[in-house]
Amino acid sequence: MFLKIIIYLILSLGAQVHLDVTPSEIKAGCTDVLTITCTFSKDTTSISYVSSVLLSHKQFSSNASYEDVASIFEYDNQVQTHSNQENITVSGQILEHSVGNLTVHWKTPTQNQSGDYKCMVHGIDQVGHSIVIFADANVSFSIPQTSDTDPKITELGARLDRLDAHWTDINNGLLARIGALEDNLQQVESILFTSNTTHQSHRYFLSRYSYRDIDLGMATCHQFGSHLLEIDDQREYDAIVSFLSGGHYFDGVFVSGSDARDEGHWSFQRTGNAMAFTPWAPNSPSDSERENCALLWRSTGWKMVDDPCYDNNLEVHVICEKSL
Ligand SMILES: [Ca+2]
Ligand SMILES: [Ca+2]
Repeated sequence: MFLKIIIYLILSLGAQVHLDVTPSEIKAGCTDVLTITCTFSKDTTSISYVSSVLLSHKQFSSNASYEDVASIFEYDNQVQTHSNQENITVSGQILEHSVGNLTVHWKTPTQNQSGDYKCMVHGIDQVGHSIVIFADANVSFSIPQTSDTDPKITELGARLDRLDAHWTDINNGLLARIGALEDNLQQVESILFTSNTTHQSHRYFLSRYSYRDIDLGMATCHQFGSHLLEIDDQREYDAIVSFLSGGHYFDGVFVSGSDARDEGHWSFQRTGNAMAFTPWAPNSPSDSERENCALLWRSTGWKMVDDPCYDNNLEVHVICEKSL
């Protein structure tokens, strides 16, 4: 007795089933998603009723066998995945037992997803024979070389090189300008000042020229990034006297200190703070409303005296004080 005879026809690459892979090559570390899509439809010359679709895969190897990846049945249109990998998603449908698709997405595919794929569409022909039609495709695998990496990465590398060169140019330009400014500052310093000394964290610059107007002396110190000497205590005063005891010929040096606002009450012009240390010479200050500025006076051994802030008859220099 002949039991049910099944005529099993396999029509390779028939017009009714297509298998597309995108991309056709997995580049290690560069391919984001591998998409495999099987599309199918009935054909009056062969399959007339689609009952199920099965996608299978095998890696490139002569003795490897196909393993099921995903399938779909016409009776419930439920897509099943047969892979336990987390980075796979499947979708698909069979409409009116005649047309549909089965699609697989593999995120960050590796060499394990390369190889041969086969989509098999099971159904019945017009006579009633069971029939299978299929399509296949393959996905290759490569390790990117420097020469064929993503063009964007190559472009980014080139842009970084250009930015690096640009930054180097800017940096060299700035260093050159800073060097030139330092040279200029050094020249200005040598023009304005004759000598300098250091006490604790401050440096003191003695002017080369006489200032008969204290405002001009204070402006010079300010432009130089400093201020007119403010004597804060005995140690600072001693350091200044030592600095001045080099046989200078001028009459005195302006220091910060004024009682112009309130006769008899001396304060620093820059801060307005009362002077805590006042090394007055004997009989000074005279508390004259005509003498409202403070000087260190050579003839008194560089003790402090009050004097007019503008005096055309004296040779008065200034000392500028700068924080280091
Ligand atoms: Ca000071
Ligand atoms: Ca006065």
